[in-house]
Amino acid sequence: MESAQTLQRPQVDVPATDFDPYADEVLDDPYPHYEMLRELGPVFYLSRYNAYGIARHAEIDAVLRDPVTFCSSAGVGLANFHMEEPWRKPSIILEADPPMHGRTRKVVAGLLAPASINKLRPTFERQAELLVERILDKGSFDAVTDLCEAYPLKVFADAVGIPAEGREKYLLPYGDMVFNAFGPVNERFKACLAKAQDGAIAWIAEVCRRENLTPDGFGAQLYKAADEGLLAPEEAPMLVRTLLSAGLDTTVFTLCNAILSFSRHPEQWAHVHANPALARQALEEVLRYESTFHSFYRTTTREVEVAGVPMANEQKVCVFIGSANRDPRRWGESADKFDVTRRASGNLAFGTGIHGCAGQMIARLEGEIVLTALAKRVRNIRLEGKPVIHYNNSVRGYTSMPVSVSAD
Ligand code: OVM
Repeated sequence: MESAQTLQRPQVDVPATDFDPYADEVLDDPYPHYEMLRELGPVFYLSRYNAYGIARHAEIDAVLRDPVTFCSSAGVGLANFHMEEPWRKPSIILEADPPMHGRTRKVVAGLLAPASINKLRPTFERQAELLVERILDKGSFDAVTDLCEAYPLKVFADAVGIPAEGREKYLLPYGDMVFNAFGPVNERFKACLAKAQDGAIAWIAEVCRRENLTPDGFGAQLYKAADEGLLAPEEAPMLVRTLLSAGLDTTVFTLCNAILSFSRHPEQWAHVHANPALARQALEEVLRYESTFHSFYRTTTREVEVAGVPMANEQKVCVFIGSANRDPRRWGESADKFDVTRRASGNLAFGTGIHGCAGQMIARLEGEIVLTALAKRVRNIRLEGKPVIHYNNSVRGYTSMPVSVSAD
């Protein structure tokens, strides 16, 4: 709807750019590109993808807090589900709007509430301590496989309650597909889909079935919620799928980003090593400084203005949360500095608003526990070779990272 005010205002030209957020060179080091995007203005147009883009913290925060105008049910990737067939049945929480979203979100939020996840702490701590002893015994190891992947594949998959068999082969490739699907249908997407179709998609569907879940895990609790009438019967496996889609690759990559950041900033590790109680705030700074999730989309549900820029209905809007987390307008001149003593809260690594990550507390719990276990035992974290980046359309992490550690 065009208001009188809109008509009085001078027509704003939207800066257009042919920038490709999904190019390998950009994923290698997106931050100089993000600065360029922020300097284009509060809103720009990605001409290659026919989508608006927002790279500043304040405007992204505002968009994510207005889920009625900027909806999720048309998909949170580049594809508009009103016009294109999604690669899988849409998620009933991520790719849903109120009122459906409120109902499913409430059930998932209950599962992942602090009271429930705090019960996992002793088990999570024990597993972290075991892994840290194992890498100390080795001395040199691959931080991706031996630590960052091993930990969530054990503790989070156990918490959901899926079988051990097949986890290593299928869980991460499935998530890789989910997160590639938040970008365009590029070669990366197509290659990943072909790989996921070779077993992972079928395996995920199978482990989401009630009879394949342990009796007390999050998965079983979702089926109990359906028994109580809080969910329709067919919604329980859909939400188990959500946990397995969203909860593995993300925490794996966050741990990768933590290990890499600390190996590159030994003086920051010295702080955490000297005071392991800093682990939680250090993790928050890792999330800000090296966002795991970098960009996703909303879709306009009406004509709207963002920072004076008019948008039509049904437009895709890409929010670059990895850029918001480095925006000097929010973080000051030291935005590009990794500083574990900073107050990093308010970062958008988990999004914000009604769709803000439902698993953020368990994700933080995993990260805090691993960093604490490392801080108590490991004085030095040294990079022993070039880390190999894992290219994905929306999340950033690594496929290998040779590291050595030494104890006190
Ligand atoms: C889901 C889902 C998948 C991936 C990520 C996510 C960031 C949710 O299937 O609901 O949240």
